[in-house]
Amino acid sequence: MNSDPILTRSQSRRDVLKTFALAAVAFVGSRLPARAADPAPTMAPTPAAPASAGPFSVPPLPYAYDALEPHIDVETMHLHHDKHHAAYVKNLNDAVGKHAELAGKSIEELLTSLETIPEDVRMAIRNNGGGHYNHSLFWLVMKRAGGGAPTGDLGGAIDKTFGSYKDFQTQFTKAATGRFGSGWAWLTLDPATGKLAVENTPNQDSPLSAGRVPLLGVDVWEHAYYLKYHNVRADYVAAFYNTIDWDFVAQRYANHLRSV
Ligand code: MN3
Repeated sequence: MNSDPILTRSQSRRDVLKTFALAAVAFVGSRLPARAADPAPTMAPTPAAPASAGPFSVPPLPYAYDALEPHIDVETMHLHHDKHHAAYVKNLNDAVGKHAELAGKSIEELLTSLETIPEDVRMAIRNNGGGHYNHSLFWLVMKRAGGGAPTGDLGGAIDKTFGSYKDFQTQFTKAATGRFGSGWAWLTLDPATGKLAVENTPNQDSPLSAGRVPLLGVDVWEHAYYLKYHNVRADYVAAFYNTIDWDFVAQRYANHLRSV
């Protein structure tokens, strides 16, 4: 997939949802079940960020901006999605636009072959391509009234790997709160072995660039939580568990495990 569908103001909400569903399928691989439509937003949507010239665009949120309240506040969602994510996309498009040979490459192709990218744009693509990929996944791993614990194959694999869901949470929280400065905590799958792991990355580095598939991630940059949680990252991480869409994460696990 070398481009994201561009969201225009003339699209109806139905088109937007359809566009999102297509983008989600492209993003996570085939056989992703369609996500049920979220109830209509309870506040006017923020106008879409100005279209950035280039192959990549910010995918619309699959739920209303206030859908994750009270765990993630509506103002943070507007700023995070419409401003921060949009900035990564703009900078990614600018970087990719400097080299014709990069045209047509998917975000996954870029991030899994950073060493082949021309040196003058390599760091920009690592940072902003990672920012685009990581945030695109982040919006998808959350939902309105999320939370609970994973069941099925993923639940079993988490129990087997970490001991229990609670033990997984302990490790994941430690990875999230222990990352010094900005970064992400992840549940990843090693496609070579099928093994799960908890890890963290600095800045916008993606586990993809290290050969692993991120199944679940939490953004621990201050912009992700400061408005509501101020300096208390641990409270934000504790609240994040109440937003997780485990069905989505389990489907992603199943999709990628098939190719192991
Ligand atoms: Mn962020």
